[in-house]
Amino acid sequence: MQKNLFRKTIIVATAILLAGASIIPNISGNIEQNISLIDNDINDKSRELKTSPDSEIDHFPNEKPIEKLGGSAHMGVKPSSPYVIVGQEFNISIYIDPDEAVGGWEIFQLNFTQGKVEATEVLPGSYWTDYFDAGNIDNTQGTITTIQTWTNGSYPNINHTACVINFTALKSGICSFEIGRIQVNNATFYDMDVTTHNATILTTTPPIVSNEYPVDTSINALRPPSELSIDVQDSDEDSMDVYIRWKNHNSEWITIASYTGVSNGTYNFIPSYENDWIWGNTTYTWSVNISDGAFWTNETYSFTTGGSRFDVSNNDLVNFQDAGQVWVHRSSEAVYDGLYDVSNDGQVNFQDAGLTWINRE
Ligand SMILES: [Ca+2]
Ligand SMILES: [Ca+2]
Ligand SMILES: [Ca+2]
Repeated sequence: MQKNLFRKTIIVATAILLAGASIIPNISGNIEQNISLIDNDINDKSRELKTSPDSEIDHFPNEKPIEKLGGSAHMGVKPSSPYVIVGQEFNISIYIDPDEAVGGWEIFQLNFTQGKVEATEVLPGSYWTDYFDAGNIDNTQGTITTIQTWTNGSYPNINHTACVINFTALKSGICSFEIGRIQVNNATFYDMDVTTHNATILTTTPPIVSNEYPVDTSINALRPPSELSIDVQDSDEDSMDVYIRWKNHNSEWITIASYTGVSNGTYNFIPSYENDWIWGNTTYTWSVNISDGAFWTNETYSFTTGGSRFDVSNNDLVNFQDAGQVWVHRSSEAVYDGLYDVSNDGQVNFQDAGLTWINRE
């Protein structure tokens, strides 16, 4: 099986060189020049080798510019995500976007940031499964060398995936993927002009949270709690944005505290004791949402207040005063704070006042 399409190229080049040597006996003084010519245009068999005894003069005054025998293509790196969590797997796709059909290609070297990621596997794109050499991964150098392939057809003439390389993220930081020397051939094995495109990703660890207060699912919490607080830590010491959100009585999430561009620490919301939107004997839900610029860490907590839902004045007593306050507010249609809607049906009316009266102590 012919594994390496480029071997064919070398054989042709050698044949031309030998032919030239037999025709022109004194070739040795200019052999470098001839090899250079052959390298540049090995497939143009009609071209005659020319030599001159004097290396100072222009050997090819009438030489036309070397013909472009293949078309052109872009080859680039497309990561599966611009951000990857340390410890997780991801991949990069190498794509070829050609202006004519591609018969084969080789990446002599692909470089990646050593130590940040670990390459695990090189897999062919769907057009390149006939003869595929996955190359050599060297994670200590951050290289993959001699990934090469050719096909019996069909020859793709569209933007397609040449190969996919699987990685695992090892450490936080910026990781670049750089296509080094490459060769792309058209369907008749002529070289194509290739423009390469590199890529970078950010590998990172998301922030973690701990020590929420009130403790999640706690009961008999103060009404209102003295604070809502959370410890926030990012192991990369990335700058963070921290948001504390509250689910109000209409089940809408509202942001009640925000901190931007902060570092590791404790962040809180301290309610005013005028915040009489806190019911007694009611379960509340709140959340913390933290971004390190790449990933969000979101946690949701709940707590249940002590006391009675009918104690609208929040003085630990349910009596005629509470019933009276609800009665005064009985015509509220758009409930602002929910406090007087003791039945929690979206409106304040005589039923709420009645319930409060019934539940007086
Ligand atoms: Ca981070
Ligand atoms: Ca009361
Ligand atoms: Ca009601």
